[in-house]
Amino acid sequence: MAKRIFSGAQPTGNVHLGNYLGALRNWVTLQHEYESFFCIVNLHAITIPQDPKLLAEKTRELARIYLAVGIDPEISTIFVQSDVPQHAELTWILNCVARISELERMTQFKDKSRKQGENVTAGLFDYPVLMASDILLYQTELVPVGEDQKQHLELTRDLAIRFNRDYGEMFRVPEAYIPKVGARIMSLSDPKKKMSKSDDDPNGCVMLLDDPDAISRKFKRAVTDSGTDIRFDDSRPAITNLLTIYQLLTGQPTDEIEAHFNGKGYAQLKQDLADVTVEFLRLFQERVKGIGAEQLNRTLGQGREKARQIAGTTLANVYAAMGIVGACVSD
Ligand code: ATP
Ligand code: LTN
Repeated sequence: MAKRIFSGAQPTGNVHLGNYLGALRNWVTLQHEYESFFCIVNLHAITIPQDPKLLAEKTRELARIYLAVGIDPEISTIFVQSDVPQHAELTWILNCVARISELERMTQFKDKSRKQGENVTAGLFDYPVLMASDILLYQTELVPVGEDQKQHLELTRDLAIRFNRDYGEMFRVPEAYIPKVGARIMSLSDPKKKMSKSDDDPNGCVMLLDDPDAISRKFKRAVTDSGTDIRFDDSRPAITNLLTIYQLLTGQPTDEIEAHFNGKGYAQLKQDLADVTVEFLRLFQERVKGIGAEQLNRTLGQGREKARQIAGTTLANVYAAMGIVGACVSD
């Protein structure tokens, strides 16, 4: 069986540097080694309230972003989750395998539900089961994600192992691929929190579609640590975070970067980082603009067909293994 990777991002809010450096960037590299599936997970998005018009726009925008970062539709499958009904169907099946107690332990559910107050939906609780379905439908081997998704991957593995034990070998048990550098890019305004689009402070988060002024302003305002040295040091999380972003965008080794900033001040680091980011995002944004509706429709149409075919096969096997039969089966 082909070695496969599967990953996805939600078409909510704006894609930021954390999403890019922690996940999307690695998808681009891995697509050359694995048969790759990259999904726009719009069914996950509605686990918290969304404006319908905006959700539709953001779904298309995210597909453009996948293409513009360098995912090649000739070798990878890009598709929208709701185009493949098997994702929702397998979720129902896995709901009957997952235990309430294990879903209650999900830290992302606890964090997100705290923000929702009284209006926590059953969908938000079930979010990790839908994610497991995404992954297991494609017999995925590796799932490239940021650090925050580790627990969801553990649950996915547990569900696959339990299903295989109860109904016979069905799913490949996937592994998380979490990068050594960049798995958790921190907020520029609070280096104790991860960079997040749902952050209350917009200055903490550089968006891929930000204009040069916004990028420079955000880096200029970035929180720093006490002291003056500019080097990678876990006890100085704010500077290390800025250096990590610099490292990932320039591709330079750590010792070269430390030598470059030796004797320089924080203002220079912020300026250099802003320059590197502005240039990187300028080229990226040009590519986004160059992707027309026709190219997008073609990519998503091809992606839907390829994904449906594989997902359909897996789901049919799952039904058969569980004894779920309907009108078309002879006695
Ligand atoms: P946010 O927290 O910003 O709302 P999310 O996790 O809901 O982000 P998605 O768009 O679904 O957003 O995530 C896409 C990918 O980005 C996931 O693999 C996730 O692990 C990764 N990611 C999100 N935030 C960061 C971060 N600060 N550093 C590294 N990777 C991240
Ligand atoms: N929960 C993920 C998005 C996601 C995903 C997936 C990632 C949904 N389904 C399957 C990898 C594989 C997040 O990053 N917020």
